[in-house]
Amino acid sequence: MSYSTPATAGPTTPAFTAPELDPEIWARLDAQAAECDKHGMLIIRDAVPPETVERVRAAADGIVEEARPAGRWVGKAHSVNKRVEYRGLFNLDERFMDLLVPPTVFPLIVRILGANLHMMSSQLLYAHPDQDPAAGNGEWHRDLIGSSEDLGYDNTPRMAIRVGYYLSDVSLPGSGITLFVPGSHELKQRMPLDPDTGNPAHFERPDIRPGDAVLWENRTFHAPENNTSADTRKAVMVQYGYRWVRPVDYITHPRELLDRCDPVTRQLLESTDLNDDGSMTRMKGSRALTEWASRQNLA
Ligand SMILES: O=C(O)CCC(=O)C(=O)O
Repeated sequence: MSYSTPATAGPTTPAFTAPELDPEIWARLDAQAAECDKHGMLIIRDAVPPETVERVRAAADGIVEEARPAGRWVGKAHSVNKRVEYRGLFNLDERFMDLLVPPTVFPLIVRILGANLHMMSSQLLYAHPDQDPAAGNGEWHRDLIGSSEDLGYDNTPRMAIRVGYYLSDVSLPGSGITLFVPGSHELKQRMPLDPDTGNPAHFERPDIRPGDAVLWENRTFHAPENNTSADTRKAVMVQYGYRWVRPVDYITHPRELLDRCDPVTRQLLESTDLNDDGSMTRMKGSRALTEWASRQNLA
């Protein structure tokens, strides 16, 4: 794990803080939220600067190179599942904190879902090059796997939003981007797939570059594209959801990280709605983000 206490950080100066909302970004939120309502997804251009892409890529490369055991999953030797995945990134390296509350992305998450949130999952996904192309790419699915099976495809609400940041060039077909079916969040049944190709009749390849972000909600069908290119596809994804839905890939975070967070970033990294004595907070666990959202005129 790589956590350290920087000289600048102390109890009164949190190292990790929620952003103050830029008026230009605020002015775009309504249109972006409407796009997400309509298509179940959207692209945010230049969501993070090149320095962030590099920093996060360096952290991710280090973890993959060292083959650290915590959070690791290695896919099948062949096919689109030939990939290395790590979960629970905020437990692995603090450079991923650059992607917890980006000012271009996080306010939109709160505008769409509200303030009763926590971070539900984080993952890095390195899809190996030269994959044997699989029919249907890497399996079409909705997120919060099991939710539509349990609740019914016609009865699954929006509960979470995932944000994908691509750290390698995914501009060419076959370079392993995530494929999407815009509008499929409104489907009332399992996604129909063509028996010959294994793919939906219509799907899209987002036109994005490193630094852009793709947001999608839990009901939007998507699949990792076969990576038949000569390069590793590198991506980091962070998911936010309601505090009454269990985080997917962590139980807790290191005290030394939480102690350096402001109340909003701490709320996002805390998985439970319990007070220190074990009693229930009864919604008070979302107070920090509720107050922040109200100050930013988001609520
Ligand atoms: O790797 C990708 O492009 C998408 C991964 C994905 O959808 C998943 O892990 O659930």
